[in-house]
Amino acid sequence: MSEKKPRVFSGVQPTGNLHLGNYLGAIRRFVELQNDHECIYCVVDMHAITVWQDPAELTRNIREVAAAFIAAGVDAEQHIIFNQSQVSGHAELAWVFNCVARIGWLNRMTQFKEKAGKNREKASVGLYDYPVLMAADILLYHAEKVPVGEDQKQHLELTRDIAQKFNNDYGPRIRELGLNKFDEGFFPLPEPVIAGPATRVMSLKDGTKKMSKSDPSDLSRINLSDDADAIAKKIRKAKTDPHPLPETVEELKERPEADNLVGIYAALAGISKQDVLNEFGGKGFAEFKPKLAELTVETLAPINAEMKRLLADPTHLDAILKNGAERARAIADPIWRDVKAIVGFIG
Ligand code: AQP
Repeated sequence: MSEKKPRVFSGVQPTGNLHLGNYLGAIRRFVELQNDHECIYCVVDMHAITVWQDPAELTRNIREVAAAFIAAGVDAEQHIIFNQSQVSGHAELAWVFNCVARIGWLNRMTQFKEKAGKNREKASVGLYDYPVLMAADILLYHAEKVPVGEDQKQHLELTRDIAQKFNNDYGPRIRELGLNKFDEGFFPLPEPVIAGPATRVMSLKDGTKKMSKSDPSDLSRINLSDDADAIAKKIRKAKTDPHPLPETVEELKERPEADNLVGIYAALAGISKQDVLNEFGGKGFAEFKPKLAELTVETLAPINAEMKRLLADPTHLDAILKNGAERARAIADPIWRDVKAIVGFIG
């Protein structure tokens, strides 16, 4: 009898400007996990509207993220690709979790503080509640592993806290109904998968800031839609310091921009940062940057071309998402029915 593969869930927001950080921190991990896991990859459109999205652009961006998953190598037949709003269980379970999570827990979330900034009073309630919806996304499928970038670590911890509190609060009821599905109770405590040299790719303009879709400067990031010339130009213009590359990783510590470029190279080449320094230590950026540009183009050009091909046929992409949503629902519905029984809802 074949062993049941552990289930993986992760999502990407369709907020435009998909970049190298999203690829190295998340999407490439998605592909790596496919062989020995059952994977569910979601275009989290409900998360996207926690900040204003132009509706027509949102539709385009949902397709763009789906195309990026497929172009990067996710197998939409063996695994599941869909957009969140097609499966109502995400919002339903999020409501139950809203009643499990504590306000004090959400008040500690650094991403909300960063994104809301000084305008906290004007931020949407959805932005504040974002991590609770994320917990619902993952736990609706009883997923045990979640490949994400470093920035999502705190949200994953909150997901575990919510799962644990639900398991505790409803412990007697879960046992009474015989719904202890995991050692921990009804919900598993999902583990983040955060690994490799590029779990936090930084801005090309400021090595202390995360590469981000919403950075107003396009030169700060390499978009998955950038062509070879744009990639080469952005790497050429990337901020650096005047010193040659060091011989050891230790010496990168006080040099955030150099550290970032070395990390990107290592991740793209599938080697360690020390391996990169063994090759380039003592050499200047004038020598290193063209090699980095070459490697980046080599990796992204086929993805870019495949995304363009897929995006030229939106009907086909929509059919993939619809089919994925049906298969996602088939997993989520029984879990949501159990949640309702545990909580005491009728129907
Ligand atoms: N710079 C990054 N380095 C490594 N991983 C990253 N991720 C995002 N930025 C980096 C990872 O990509 C996945 C999808 O991210 P998301 O779209 O859901 O949300 P985000 O983290 O808010 O992405 P951005 O690009 O930073 O968008 P804005 O500018 O809107 O905040 C996640 O696994 C994330 O960790």
